[in-house]
Amino acid sequence: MSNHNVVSPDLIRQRFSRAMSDMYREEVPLYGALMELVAQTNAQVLDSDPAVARQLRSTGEIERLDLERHGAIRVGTAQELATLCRLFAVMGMQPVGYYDLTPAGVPVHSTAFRAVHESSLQVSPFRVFTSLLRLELIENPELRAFAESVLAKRSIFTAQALALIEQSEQHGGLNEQQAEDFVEQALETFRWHHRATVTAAHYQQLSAQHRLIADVVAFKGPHINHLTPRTLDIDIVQAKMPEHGITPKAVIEGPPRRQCPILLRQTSFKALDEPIAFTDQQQAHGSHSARFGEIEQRGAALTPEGRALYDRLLNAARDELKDFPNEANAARYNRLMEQHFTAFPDSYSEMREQGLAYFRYFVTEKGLAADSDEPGATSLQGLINAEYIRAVPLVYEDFLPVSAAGIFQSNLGDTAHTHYGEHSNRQAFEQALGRPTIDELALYADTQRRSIEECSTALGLSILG
Ligand code: OOG
Ligand code: NI
Repeated sequence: MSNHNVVSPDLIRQRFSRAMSDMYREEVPLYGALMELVAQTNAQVLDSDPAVARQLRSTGEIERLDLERHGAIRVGTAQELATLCRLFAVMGMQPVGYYDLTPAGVPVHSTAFRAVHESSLQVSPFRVFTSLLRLELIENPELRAFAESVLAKRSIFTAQALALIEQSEQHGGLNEQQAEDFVEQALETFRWHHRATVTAAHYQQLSAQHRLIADVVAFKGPHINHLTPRTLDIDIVQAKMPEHGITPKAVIEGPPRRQCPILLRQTSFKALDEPIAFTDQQQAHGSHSARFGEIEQRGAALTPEGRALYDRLLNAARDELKDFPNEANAARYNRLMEQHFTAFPDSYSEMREQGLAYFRYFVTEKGLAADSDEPGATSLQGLINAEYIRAVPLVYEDFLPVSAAGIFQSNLGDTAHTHYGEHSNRQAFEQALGRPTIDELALYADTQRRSIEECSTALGLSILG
C-alpha cells in the first residue's frame, strides 16, 4: 500500500541530523566552540579563495556545507546492527563500504550509513560511521560470556521507534506526524547515559580487556561518540584549536596538505572525562571517556588507481617512520608524508587525465550558447578543451580505515596496539547487517556517468568518455 503523504527520507535525515547536532551541543560544550571555529574558518576560506568558492558553488556543496557532519557509534550485537540498518533506511541512509579495524588493534568492523545519490547527498550529507564489536576477539571465555549476557539484556531502541520503522517499511514511508515522532524517538538510541549497566568491578574487567569493549558493553545504548563538522581548511582549525581551549591529537590523519585536496583529512581531540554511576553505586563515582571532538576536510574521491597510489604512498611513509605516528615523531611523519606524496599529481587536470580521481561534468555557458547543428560523437576531452564542459572533482563521501584506526586509538588512549590474529570478515559483518554493503567506488562512478549523460543531453551530443 502506498502512502500519499510521505515525507521524503532525505528530509527526515536532514531533520534528524539537526536534532542530533542540538543534542550533542547540549551534551558536549566543546562541540559548540568547535562549530564556531569551523564556521569562521570556512567563511575566511570562501572569502580569500574564489576558486574554492566557485568549485563549491558549481557542485552545490556550498549549500550543504553548514549541514555537513558525520557521527560515530559502536554496537554490540548482530541484532542491534540489523535494526540500526532498518532505522537508517527510514532516513534514506544505506550501508556503504566495509572497514576492518582489527589490523590496527581495534576489535571492530564497520560501515558508514549515508545517502547514496548526489541529489540526496545535496539535501543532507549526514553520515554515521557504525562499528560492530567483535566479541569473538575477547580471549577470556568467561568475560566473553559475561559481555554477551549483558548485551542480550539491553534494548537500544524505544518501542515507538521500532513501531515507526515497521510502519515505514510496510507503508512506504512516514507521514508528517510520524516523521516528527520518528526523529524524536530515534534520537533516544544515541543519547548519553550517566548510569552504567554493570558494576564498577565488571567495568574494570571489560576495560582492561579493551577500553572499547567497556564503552560498548557497559552502557544502555550506542551513545554518539562524536559529531564531525566539515572544514575547508583543517590546518587553520588545527592551529587555532588551542586558543579555544581544545587540544588536538598530534597528527592530522590522511593525506598531507595539497593544492588539490584528496580523500579525507581528519583530526580529533579528547573531549570529556565523564562521571559514571555503576550499578553498585548510588551516585557517580567512576568515570569514563567516550565522547570526543573531530573535524575533517574532504577532497576529491579517488578511482581505484588513485586509491592504490594513495595507499602505496601512505604505507611507504609509515614504513619509513617505523612506528605509529605520535606526539614525539609528528614532525618527522609530516615530512615523510610530504616527501612521499610528491609522487601524487597535485593538479585536477593531471588527476583527471591520469584517471586518479572522479569528476562531475557540467556544461558551461559557452557550451549552452554553442550551435549544436553538428550532432555526432565528440570526445569529452575535446569538449573540455573547447570550454563547452567543465570538470569539477567529486567530493569523497566516505572514510579511511587507517585514519579511523588513528582516531579510535587517540581517543581510547590506546598505546598498547593489541595484535589480533583474526582477520577481515566482511561476510560475517554483512550477515549481521542483514544485507550487503554497497561498494563506494561504484557510487562515484555512477555519479560521474550521470553527469556525462546530462551534458550529452544538454549539448545534444553523444559524448565519448
Ligand atoms: C569511530 C572512529 C572512526 C572516522 O571519522 O574515521 C571515525 C569511532 O571511534 O567509533 O569516526
Ligand atoms: Ni569520525
